[in-house]
Amino acid sequence: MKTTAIKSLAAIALCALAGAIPSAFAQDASLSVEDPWVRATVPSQHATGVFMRLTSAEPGRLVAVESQAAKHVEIHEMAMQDNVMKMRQVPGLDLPAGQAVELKPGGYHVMLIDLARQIEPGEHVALTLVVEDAQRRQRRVPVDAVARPLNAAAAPAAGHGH
Ligand SMILES: [Cu+2]
Repeated sequence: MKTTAIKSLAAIALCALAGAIPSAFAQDASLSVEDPWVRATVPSQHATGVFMRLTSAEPGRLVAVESQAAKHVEIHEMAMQDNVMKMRQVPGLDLPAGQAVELKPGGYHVMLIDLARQIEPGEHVALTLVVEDAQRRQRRVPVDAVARPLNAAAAPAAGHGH
């Protein structure tokens, strides 16, 4: 007696679905992502920050960020520790309903660590935000961050002359 395995149907169905996925420019209805940018790097630099303003229509939480631009992508915060500004990884970032959450230099940011290559001003870096709703359902929001020069919106160090 012969047995015949039919395995190809599932694969065919997946291919058909992949072709139907909308473009990366599709917007997420309940999360507004404003002004996403990444700080450009110099050749020897292995990490940089990504900044943006997030406003979620419903209570949510940013739980992860993904990007092909770096081996590791973390959510960081800057905080004073023993009178020194330090950054550290946080497990997620709460997004209260209707309230803008700023990721900016000196505050929360997305950290790209072990960059695949240098990021020059004007380049675009694709990221995917993984956002969880109150029911802990996850969805993925594509973001296109433009690279700005190294000194963009830096701390006003020039004003600290002696
Ligand atoms: Cu950082």
